[in-house]
Amino acid sequence: MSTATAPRGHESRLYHIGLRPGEVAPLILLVGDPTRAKRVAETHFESHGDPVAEREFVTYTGTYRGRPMSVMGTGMGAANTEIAVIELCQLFEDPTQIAIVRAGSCGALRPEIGLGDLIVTQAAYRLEETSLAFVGPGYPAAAHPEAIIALLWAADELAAAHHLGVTATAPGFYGAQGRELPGFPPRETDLEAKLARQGVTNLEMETSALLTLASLRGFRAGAVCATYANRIHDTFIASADKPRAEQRCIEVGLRALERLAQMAEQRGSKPCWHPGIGLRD
Ligand code: R1P
Repeated sequence: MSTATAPRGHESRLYHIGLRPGEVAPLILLVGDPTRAKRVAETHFESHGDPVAEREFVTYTGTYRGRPMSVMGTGMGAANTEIAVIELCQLFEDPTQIAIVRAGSCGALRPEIGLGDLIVTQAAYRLEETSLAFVGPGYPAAAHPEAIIALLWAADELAAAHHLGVTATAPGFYGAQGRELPGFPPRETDLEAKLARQGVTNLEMETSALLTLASLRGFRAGAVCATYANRIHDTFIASADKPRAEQRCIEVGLRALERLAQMAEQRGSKPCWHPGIGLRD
């Protein structure tokens, strides 16, 4: 049934993401760029069904290394991520059983982080306002420990240069991330330097919304981003190098989802997988 609170579209499909139960796997890769979702399905899934597209949301479901997985392109920003995550949760009887990994792109705030390097989020600084509609400003946007381990493990296995750190999620790309273009001076100056001084590793636009909602609803989530910009050096990745960086980020995200599934199988009812539980390859 469609209501103002929980609208549905044609065939009772979720209003914005256009999906209905059974069309999405419980292991989900979220990406900002809808064309990245297509590349994930076409390049990394062994097989996949037709995409389901509604507005800027596009979803493919297929198999990765024999396991059902979905990838959704959400478009940019925390507001879009909120819609994606909440509507995705409506598709499952028990949303606590799903796992979501964001595979995105970001700007690094440390001089030693190279363009193309991956950054795994240990927690996110909620500069966006979407999550404030649910929880107060002191609420942590923490990645699930299993997601952090799975992402670091995957990055190591795949020999991808990577870093672990605190991610700031901004409500925009230019002013909100301290980028000054002629005629558009950001209200807050030197934002990137201030964040760097606070130990923030990278800036992007979705992760804190995902992690906050994941804690609220009780499912596992994490994030890995490829470094497209280094804000300290004011450098941006060459177009020729972008596909490889994106591919590494996708591979790490997918492999982490596989590890998250294995961890859940191994730990059974224990609250969190840890190395003492053991894991078969
Ligand atoms: C800005 O260029 C976009 O890229 C980053 C930001 O978070 C924002 O969505 O992530 P994606 O590459 O996943 O879109």
